[in-house]
Amino acid sequence: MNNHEIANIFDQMGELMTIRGDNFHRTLAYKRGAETIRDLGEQLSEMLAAGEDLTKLPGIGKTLAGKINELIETGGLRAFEKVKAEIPLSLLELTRVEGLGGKRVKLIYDKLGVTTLDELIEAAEDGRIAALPKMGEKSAEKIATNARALLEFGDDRIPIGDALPLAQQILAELKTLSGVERAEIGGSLRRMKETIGDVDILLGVKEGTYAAPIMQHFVDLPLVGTIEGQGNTKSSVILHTGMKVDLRVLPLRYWGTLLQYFSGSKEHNVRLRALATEQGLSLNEYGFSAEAKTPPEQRDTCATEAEVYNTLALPYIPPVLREGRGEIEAAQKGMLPEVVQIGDIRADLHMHTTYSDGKQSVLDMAIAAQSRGFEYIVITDHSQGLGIANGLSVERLEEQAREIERANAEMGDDFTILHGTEMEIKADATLDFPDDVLAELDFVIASLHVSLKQPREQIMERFMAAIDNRHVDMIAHPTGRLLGRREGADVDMSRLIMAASSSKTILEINANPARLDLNDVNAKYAAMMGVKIGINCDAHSADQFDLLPYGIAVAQRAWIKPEQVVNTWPLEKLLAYIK
Ligand code: DGT
Ligand code: CA
Ligand code: CA
Ligand code: ZN
Repeated sequence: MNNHEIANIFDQMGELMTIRGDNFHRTLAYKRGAETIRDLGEQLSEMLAAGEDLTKLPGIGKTLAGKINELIETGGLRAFEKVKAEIPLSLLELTRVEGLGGKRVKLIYDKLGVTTLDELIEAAEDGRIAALPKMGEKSAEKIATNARALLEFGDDRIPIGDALPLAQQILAELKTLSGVERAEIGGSLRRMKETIGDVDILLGVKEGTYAAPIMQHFVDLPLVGTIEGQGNTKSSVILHTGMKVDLRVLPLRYWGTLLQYFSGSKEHNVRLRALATEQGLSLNEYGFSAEAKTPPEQRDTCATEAEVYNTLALPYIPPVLREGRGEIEAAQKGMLPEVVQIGDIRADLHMHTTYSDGKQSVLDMAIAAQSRGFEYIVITDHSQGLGIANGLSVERLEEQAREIERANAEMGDDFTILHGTEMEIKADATLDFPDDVLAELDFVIASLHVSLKQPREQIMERFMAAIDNRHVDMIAHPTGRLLGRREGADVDMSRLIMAASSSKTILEINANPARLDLNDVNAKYAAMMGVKIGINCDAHSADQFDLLPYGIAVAQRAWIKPEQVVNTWPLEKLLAYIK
């Protein structure tokens, strides 16, 4: 049983226990355990086989270590079977309906025998849910709407690349409304998570501004499909695309805490509030006070987010770091990482031209890159084996070398175009160009585009073949996943990272928001292991250099510093490194 399967069982276990009404700390333990396991670079089975003590892992105590042992040894978990006998697994789907927590799902199951979404909608429509204790008409109606939305659109999280442009469009519209002084995207989208549950938009309005017309404008936007709720501080809608958007509006004086609170993450906020409590303060979206029940208008407000953090004797923590992964502790010690910024980037090492499946010429890509402040680029068209992408034969590669020479002359001394390739690592673990051809190139990327479904052993054999070749400088988009569309290959990430580390092979964070590959967790692990990172747009046209911020955000979420990113380096340093 692999880590992924174990983490899933722990997650389900935690959720079933929540429905059953188990102690909060016990259920949380399973969820935190699952989180730790997902972030692990090593397989638990291998750690156990090596006799390692699992309880030294964060969030894994004696109980969970025992359960992991049982899962790996027997392939099952008695405690899990027992809970499933009491609480049908299908109830988990019901808890995904917004507004239905574990308690309510249990009540609806116990009293009405409801176990599916269809049954839930029926019970909400025919009045049985409204008749339950503490429910009423309004709740029942909301449950029906949300359950229908879940049925129609599924609960798939939305890739950031789909969510961000739409959210920015809505934000721009709201910014123009009268009384609106501050406007920001909050939630997971502000933290630049790779997928988004829903979009949160936050507005700070001039004192005395009525929120009603703003809310009305919001729900009337042409993008909006269904209105889920419309109030004075919060409204929620579902767009025609299925994306949910929450809007929160508060007077400007609450801005700092409003923005902080609704930017999350929940885990970060829980830890921040615990810190406030230690200092004898209660913190919510309206501000600080000595007592939790102090009403909003009597709280000490914060005009900025920095003030919120400073009140707790912390430096400002950027949203990309607010995942409850040790950032508060680091901030307390003055050890927050100075993560890489867009302005640090001097180059892009991975792009395509009309020679393969790109839309522009070598020269056009160079001009566009220079106008964005880059000092050098590498042209890396696909290799011959990738027929569908019009991969280059050795002859066409040589032809391209001459074109690059001409373009370099055209660009002058301030800019350098290197000649590279994105070479296919073929399904049989052979490389697509012979060594003598690779030796002529300035920079060699190796990557997988075909036969991604091979078993892990074969996938790894391919990667090792590439890493063992002394001409290969970088592995691009290691898993080959396409967010929301295709799962990646079954890569043994810790093995890949170890091999990259000892061979000084660069690993890519592909900035295309459909890829974001390495992801934040693996990028963090790779950088920690001393692997150098390349952040590249994999541009197939000049406008795709615009995708860089997505890749930078992944690196920031991975706590990566500029010196760990090879394309922040001057050209000479990179050339020396790959030599
Ligand atoms: P998502 O939408 O699933 O991608 O993730 P978020 O982080 O955007 O979560 P969301 O939309 O449920 O809530 C937005 C933020 O509001 C969240 O990041 C933190 C804050 N928040 C929401 N619910 C709670 C809560 O129960 N406790 C705390 N401390 N904060 C919460
Ligand atoms: Ca959200
Ligand atoms: Ca939300
Ligand atoms: Zn590419």
